[in-house]
Amino acid sequence: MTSFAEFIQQQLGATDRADLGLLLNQFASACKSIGNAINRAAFTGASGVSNTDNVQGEHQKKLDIISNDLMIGWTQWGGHAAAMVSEELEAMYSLPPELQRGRYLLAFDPLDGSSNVDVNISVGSIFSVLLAPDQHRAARAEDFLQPGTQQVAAGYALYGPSTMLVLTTGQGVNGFTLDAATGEFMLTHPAMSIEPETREFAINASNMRHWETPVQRYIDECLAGKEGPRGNNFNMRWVASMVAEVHRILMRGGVFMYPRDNRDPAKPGKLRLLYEANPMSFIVEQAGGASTTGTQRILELQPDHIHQRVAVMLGSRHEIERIVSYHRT
Ligand code: AHM
Ligand code: MG
Repeated sequence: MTSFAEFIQQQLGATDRADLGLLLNQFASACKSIGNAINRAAFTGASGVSNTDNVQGEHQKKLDIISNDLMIGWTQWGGHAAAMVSEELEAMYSLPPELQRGRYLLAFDPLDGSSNVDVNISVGSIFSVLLAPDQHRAARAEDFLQPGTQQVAAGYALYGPSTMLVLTTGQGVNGFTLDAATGEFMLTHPAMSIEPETREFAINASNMRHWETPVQRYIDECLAGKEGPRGNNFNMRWVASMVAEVHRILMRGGVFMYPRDNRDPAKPGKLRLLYEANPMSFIVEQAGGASTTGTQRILELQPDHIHQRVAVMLGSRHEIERIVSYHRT
C-alpha cells in the first residue's frame, strides 16, 4: 500500500511543485496532531469552550484554538508558506521574521464543525493552497483574493470513526486513511469520484422558512417522494460538519446545501469562501461533481474579503444542474 508521503513524491516529486509536496506532508502532520488533540481532549482538559470569540463573532472552543495553533505550528517552519489565513484569526498571519518564507498562501479552517466536537460527532480540518502572486515581497491579505480556480491544492481531514485525509492537486481526488499502528496515512481510496445521480440531500431544514424560492422548490420536490414530480423517494442527512457531508457525498453521492436565505440580504450564506467553499468545491469538481452558489460556479467567484461568506450547493452533478436550472426560472 502506498503511503501519503510516497504518493505525493510520485505525483509532485519530479515536477516544479516538489516544494508543494513538502508542504502537503506538513499539512498531513498537522492533521495527525489535531486528530490526537481531539481524541485526548477529555483527558487533557481541552474540551469545552474558551472565553474568546473568533472574527465571525462565534464562541471559540478550546479545540478551535488548539487546532489553529497546531495548523500554524506544523506548516510555518518548513520554508514553503508565504502567509496564512485562518477561520480563527481576524487578520492574515505573517510568519515570524526568523523563519524562511516560501511561495504558497495557505487558507484553512483548522476545526470545521466544531459545534460537534464536544458531543463526539465527526469534525474535520479544511485547507486550500494558492501561489503568492509576487514572491519578492512580503505577502498581503489582498494576495489571497484569488478565484478558487487558482488553487494548486486543497484537502480535508475527517476525524471520524477513522481519521482520513482527502486531497487534490488538480489531478483527481485521492483518500488516505490513518493507520494508527504506524502513524502513516495510507492510500485507501484512490481516484474518488462522485455519482452524478443521487437520492440523498443534506440541508439544515430548521431554516426552511427563510429559504429562497428555488431552494424551497427543490427540497419540496424531494420531500414529495415517489408521488411528487421527481417520482422517487429521497433520503435526508445533516451532520452539521461540512467535512463529513462532503465525504459522504464522495463515497456515495448526494447534495449538500447551505444556501443564502431571506433573513439578512447582507449575509450571502454561512460558509466561508476561502477556506470552506473553495477547497471543497475544488475537491468536488475534481471528483466529477459540481459546486455552485445557485447562480454562479463557486470556483469562479472573485473574493473581496478574506472571511467572505457564500452560499454553497455541491455534490452529484445532475442534481446540482437541476438546482441551477431552478435558479434561472
Ligand atoms: P464552523 O466552521 O464554525 O464549524 O461552521 C461551519 C459548519 C459546517 O461544517 C456545517 O455545514 C455548518 O456549519 C453547520 O451549520 P448549522 O449549525 O447551521 O447546522
Ligand atoms: Mg468551518
